[in-house]
Amino acid sequence: KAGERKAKAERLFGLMDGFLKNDPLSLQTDILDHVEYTVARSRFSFDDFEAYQALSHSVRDRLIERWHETQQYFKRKDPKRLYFLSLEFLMGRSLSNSVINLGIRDHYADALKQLGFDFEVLAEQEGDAALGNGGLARLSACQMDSLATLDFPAWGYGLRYQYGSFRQVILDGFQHEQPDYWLNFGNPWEIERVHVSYPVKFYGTVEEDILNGQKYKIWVPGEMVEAVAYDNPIPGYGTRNTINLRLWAAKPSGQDDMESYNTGDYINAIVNRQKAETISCVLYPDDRSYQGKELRLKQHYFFVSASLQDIIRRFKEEHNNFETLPDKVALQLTDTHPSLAIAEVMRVFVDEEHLSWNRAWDIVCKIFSFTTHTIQPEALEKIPVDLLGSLLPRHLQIIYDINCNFMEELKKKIGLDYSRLSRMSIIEEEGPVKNIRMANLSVICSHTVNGVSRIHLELLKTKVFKDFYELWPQKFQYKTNGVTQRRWIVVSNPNLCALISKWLGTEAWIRNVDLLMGLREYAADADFQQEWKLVRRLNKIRLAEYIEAMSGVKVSIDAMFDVQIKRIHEYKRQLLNLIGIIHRYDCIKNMEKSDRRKVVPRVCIIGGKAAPGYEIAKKIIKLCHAVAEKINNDPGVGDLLKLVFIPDYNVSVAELVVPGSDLSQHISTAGYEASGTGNMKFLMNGCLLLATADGSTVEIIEEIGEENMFIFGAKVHEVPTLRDKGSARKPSLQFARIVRMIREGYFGFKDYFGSLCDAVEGNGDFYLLEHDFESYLEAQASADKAFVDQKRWTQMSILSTAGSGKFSTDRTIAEYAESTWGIEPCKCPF
Ligand code: 475
Repeated sequence: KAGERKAKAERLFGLMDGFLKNDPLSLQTDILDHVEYTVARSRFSFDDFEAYQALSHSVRDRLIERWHETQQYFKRKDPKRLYFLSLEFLMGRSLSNSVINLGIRDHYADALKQLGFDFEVLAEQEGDAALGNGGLARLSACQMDSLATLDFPAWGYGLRYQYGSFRQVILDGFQHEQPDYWLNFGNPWEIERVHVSYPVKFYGTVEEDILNGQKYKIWVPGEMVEAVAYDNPIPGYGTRNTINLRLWAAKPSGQDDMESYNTGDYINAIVNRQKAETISCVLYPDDRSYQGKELRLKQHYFFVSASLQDIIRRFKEEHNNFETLPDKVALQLTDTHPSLAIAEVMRVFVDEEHLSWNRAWDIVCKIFSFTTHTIQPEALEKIPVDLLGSLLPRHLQIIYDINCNFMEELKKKIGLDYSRLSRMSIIEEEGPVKNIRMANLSVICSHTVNGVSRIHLELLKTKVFKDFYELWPQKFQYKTNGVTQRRWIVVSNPNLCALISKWLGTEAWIRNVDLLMGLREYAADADFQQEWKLVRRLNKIRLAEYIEAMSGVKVSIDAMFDVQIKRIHEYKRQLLNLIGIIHRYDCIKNMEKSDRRKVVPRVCIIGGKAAPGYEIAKKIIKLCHAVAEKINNDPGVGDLLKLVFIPDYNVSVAELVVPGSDLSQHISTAGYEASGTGNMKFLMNGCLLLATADGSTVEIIEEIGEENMFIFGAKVHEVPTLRDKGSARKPSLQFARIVRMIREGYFGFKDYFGSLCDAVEGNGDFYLLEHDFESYLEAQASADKAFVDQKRWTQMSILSTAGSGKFSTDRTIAEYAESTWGIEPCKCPF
């Protein structure tokens, strides 16, 4: 038998021509074959989009080769693997990133040129994969890139939403949400695995059974759906390793209820089956509140159940003893969203694998690690007990049992301190409905709890998880977030990439980002500065063209491009930015004509989505448009000030905006941004930061020095006292004047903006806009001053990039691997 198999393998191998070739002729043949046989167009006539489709299939073939090799290698080596569970991944576009990581971008560009196509034009055809909302989701995507590049044996798991992040359309300055049916044009970057599917159960009852004299619980479900796998290869850079991101889609279950067909209502039976698909249909568009919705809970469990069946199946293929699971499996919980996994592993071990509770618990406590991305206690996820009990009756029992054991243990340690016991309990008894606190469950069962910046960990230890920190100080760690320099410099800023490599004399920084420090040496070099400025200018021209195409506003390239792009939130204080812009406008209006020459021209750019139900955030968007309308049409102001709102902010928009900005704002109230990662993208691209000392900015200050940034505002420890003082704080007359202008209808929509004004005046000023306003203006004035001195500005810009090395996800991931997951690289040989 074995001999036969070997002979067959050799015969087949002989038929294969090794790996796909990357010379121009092979690539061209390949692309044209895909035009004809995949896209089904004539190879003599196809448009840019069809060329993009064929091109991406040709790239996909190459990804698949490496991905197979990597998976086989991992299987053979059987290292400890990391399973990275996240309900959101903001991948953006894949084409450019893939060819760059595979090291064949230029090969493709040349091959296409000879066919009469421009690689960049085709890359623009691709839509974004936007299966996430904001920072957390983009972080997950950056971390996958680093996991692959650093050769870690990792798998990502997520959901394949049919509708990703909503498309933001602006009508009359108001945000409207439109569906993003992103799969409409096909998705060449995924591989459907019809045979990798698992049943997922919901509802029903819990019954008891006796096996070998032992009582067992059996969950008899009321509903079943099928989870089907879609695999997305994630190539590393400068390595053949290509890891897998497996996303689950819900499909009707194969196990049919024959009864309903036999009753004759065939059509209705089919229609009902089809409803299964709604589970993975749409991404929840809110990144801040948990509303205890049944569909969301269903998504979470669907995701968790399918992923764990897959992980346990893979483990059981090679191992027969669960005691060794912690040596082979690390499960990373990205926020609390996948934390039902804890109860699910207990259920599978105890009810299905018949392990004793204590053995199961022992293993569970060794495999989970948890990273929280939240900072406000009120944003922590809670699930109403009734909801959980109806959808997942067995899991509710298990969570109660975990809690009961924990409470017993805790009493032994801390005595009968009832208020502390009730704070630490997984069950929240106070309030109108009983809730399960998913964060407490995650902290109790994880061996490590991570924050996403140093300051975030401080806040976790002293506020959010104070009681737990006192109990288990060793569990708490932090890993400052990062971003991947592959996407945020190499893909999105090719000119800067080439310039850096030229002056460092190597491309090694793309894998070893600390080398960027070498640029410090040339920060004041006139030739280097000249080239640096030219690159930045070209990026600004590209951005200006985009702005004009989007909004019709013509902007001057010589102006300072001042950018704030991120989700719209009160704590991120886009309103502070707007009030500052109005103040600038007001000053220009009231200036002597002769003084206007001294004004540094600005183009203020704001972009970001508001959650559909977040009224205040939507009003901020409208205010931005109302102010822009006034300023941009004021002939007395001209190029001195422009304000533009970039609609439908997403990853590919960021790739265009970040390299083209001079100044970027990260101005959250101190203590509210867990980390922030936008700041890191701008920093890498040599854009200066105007920021509060919040989240990861505190660490950026340490890396590049406060003298190379514009830092302002209250510090974290000052915020509570300032808030308590409320209206007893010193009022700012300038601030009051601007708010009055808005309130009195200077920009129209008087009544509509009233509540926005209330939110920042007197005791209502929860996020301390008024308090920080004066120091904000001072920071802005320093930025103006620095910009006039272009030599100094360029030096600061170079030093920003040079000091950005720490903020690569390569560093973040290496830290997680070592001190949280306990995994080692597993590099596929060539
Ligand atoms: C923080 N999203 C940033 C970033 O660590 C931080 C919440 C609920 C449901 C869906 N999405 C969410 C977040 O909580 C989120 O994006 N948090 C962000 O995580 C990465 O840099 O400060 O706000």
